[in-house]
Amino acid sequence: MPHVLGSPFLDMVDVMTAWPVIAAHSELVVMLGGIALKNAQVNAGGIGRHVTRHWLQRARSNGVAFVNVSPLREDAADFLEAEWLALRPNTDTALLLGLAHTIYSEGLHDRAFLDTYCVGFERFVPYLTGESDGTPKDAAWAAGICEIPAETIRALARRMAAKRTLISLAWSLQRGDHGEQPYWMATVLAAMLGQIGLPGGGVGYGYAAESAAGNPVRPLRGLTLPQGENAVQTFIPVARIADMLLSPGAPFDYNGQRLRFPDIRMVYWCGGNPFHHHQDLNRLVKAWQRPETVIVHEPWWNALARHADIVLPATTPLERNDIGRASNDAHVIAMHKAVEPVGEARNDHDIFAALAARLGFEERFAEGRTEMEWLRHLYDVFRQQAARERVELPDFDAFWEAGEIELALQDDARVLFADFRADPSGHPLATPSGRIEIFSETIDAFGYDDCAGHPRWFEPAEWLGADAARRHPLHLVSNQPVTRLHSQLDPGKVSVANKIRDREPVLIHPDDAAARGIEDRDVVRLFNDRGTCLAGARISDAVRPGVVVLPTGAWYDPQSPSGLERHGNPNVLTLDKGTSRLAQGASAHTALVEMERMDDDVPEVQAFEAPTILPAQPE
Ligand SMILES: Nc1nc2c(c(=O)[nH]1)N[C@H]1C(S)=C(S)[C@@H](COP(=O)(O)OP(=O)(O)OC[C@H]3O[C@@H](n4cnc5c(=O)[nH]c(N)nc54)[C@H](O)[C@@H]3O)O[C@H]1N2
Ligand SMILES: Nc1nc2c(c(=O)[nH]1)N[C@H]1C(S)=C(S)[C@@H](COP(=O)(O)OP(=O)(O)OC[C@H]3O[C@@H](n4cnc5c(=O)[nH]c(N)nc54)[C@H](O)[C@@H]3O)O[C@H]1N2
Ligand SMILES: [Mo]
Repeated sequence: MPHVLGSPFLDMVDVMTAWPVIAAHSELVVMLGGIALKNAQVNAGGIGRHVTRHWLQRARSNGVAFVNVSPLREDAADFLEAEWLALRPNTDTALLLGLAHTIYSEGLHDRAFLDTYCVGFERFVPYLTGESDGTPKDAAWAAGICEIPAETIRALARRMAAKRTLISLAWSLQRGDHGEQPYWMATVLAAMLGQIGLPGGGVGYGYAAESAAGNPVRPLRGLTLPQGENAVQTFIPVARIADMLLSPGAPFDYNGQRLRFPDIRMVYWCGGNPFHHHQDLNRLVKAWQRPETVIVHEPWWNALARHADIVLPATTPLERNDIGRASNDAHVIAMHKAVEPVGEARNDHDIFAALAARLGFEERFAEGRTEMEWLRHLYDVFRQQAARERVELPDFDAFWEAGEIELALQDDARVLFADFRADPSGHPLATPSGRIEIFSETIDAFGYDDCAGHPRWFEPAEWLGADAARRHPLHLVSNQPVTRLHSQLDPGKVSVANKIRDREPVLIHPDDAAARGIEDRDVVRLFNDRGTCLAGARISDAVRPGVVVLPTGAWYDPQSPSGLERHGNPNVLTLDKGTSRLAQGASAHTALVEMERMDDDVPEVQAFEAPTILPAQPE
């Protein structure tokens, strides 16, 4: 399926402008959602070396100036000495429009760039100036929405036009109602500045969301199991799973298509934890009652296992041999088995192979290979592929023995869209016109009321500027946790050491805490109409007033089915709504809550209690 806005993010991290280019050429980096080092320690597939801190330090010592646009100061490392613009959550599009208005009205935009590389600027301008709807999207208008002073917005706009400027967006902004808009609008703003494709200028997505973004390494794909072909054509956007279970047969819109939810009778879940990642968990618990059978693979007795009919115990990476590899990382890692599988645990692949045998196609699935034979085979294919790219790899035995190898893939001059800038016809973008679509005929033709033909400001379903904020006056940001990956290893030492009275810490501004009589390390209740959870208060002026930050990942621990959550899982509070009919993404960062002190009757956390295992019955 073609992606109208370009390639999906995971493919995009590989092509982002490399850190050495930013350190050498950028003068100003404006970071929406910061560039949070806490997130940069991972890659999809594995990581050989942590490089982000080093390159940010290099950039700063070269004199690059940073602006952190985020409700949380900690999204920018202290050593960046970033100017902090603590906007209201979910209002980035308004801020970007205000910046664009200043640039346009002061004639600072690059007409030649817009003419040569873009389509549809003239259809966007009437919206920007207010000619089409009577509301100029000027700095004063933006200030009323995002609560950054108009003069600050104007000054920043002039600075961005005068300097070699990179606009960087974290991935979190997409996880909000109308989360498509800030990415599109940031790209339009970068196009107006005319620096896309120049070293250190333009726009970048996902710096620090994965270490791969900006890593000065040439991407080399491969070393993945064959995916086979899915016989089932039915598709749903992943964030619509509760809708699907609750409304089989109901129609929904997605990216120009009208689709229907299938009637799902059995759920088979392997990898990923919906009781971690999904929004409005109390609603998911109800939806989860609909299918007749739920089967899961899990290494841990977590909420996913607790909500299954059949749990197939799966091994952790420590109990099997594997290869660690991400396409934009210089390392290939031999992951030697550290311990034999515990209890009855089996590798996911072995479980599927055993099922395939019972279904009569084991040979087609497992291709007659054992675990080590698979690793050898995948590595050999990768080695041949690498040789075609003139990268020499040792043979499998030498690699396995060495434990890790570093590939010669240095690429410290990569600039996003440099080839397009040099030759727009020879290197067109993956858009319908081949150019930057400030106005998209394709999206416009969908006729959606929640995503128009050009970026625009839509009020989120919940935000601090809404009437609903009178009843639930705090905006909940549920970002990625510092002490773990999502819900993984939450019972581990590192994660547990960070808890407050066994619960996930929630950051609250001193003024908001004082107004509620909340003191540091108090157990608090967070609530809205969707649910209630407990957490441990951490008072900090690193968070904007009116915002509370409760990271994701505390194992879901309801006192009763869909009742009080005791452990601090924010997803009992978040909103289960598609970002728009275009993308139907998750709106996790769009949620208003209230918070109060919990004085007595604080229930114990039971998230980590193991089940009672009954002795096997004789056959
Ligand atoms: N330690 C750790 N690292 C991780 C992960 C993890 O679980 N733990 N998860 C990995 C994964 S899968 C992903 S997708 C990436 C995610 O990478 P991101 O999506 O970039 O990470 P987040 O921490 O969710 O968000 C970054 C910051 O955005 C800010 N923010 C939230 N809402 C808004 C808003 O409306 N406007 C602005 N301007 N800022 C906002 C928050 O303060 C937050 O700290 O991280 C990866 N890295
Ligand atoms: N409120 C809110 N919600 C969010 C987000 C947010 O910012 N805010 N971020 C979203 C994002 S970006 C993401 S990527 C998702 C992440 O959501 P998930 O990817 O669903 O979260 P994980 O906790 O990583 O789930 C991995 C599960 O796999 C299990 N597991 C680990 N190793 C193995 C194995 O080898 N085999 C098997 N079978 N299982 C294994 C783990 O025990 C765990 O239960 O969360 C999303 N949800
Ligand atoms: Mo993610």
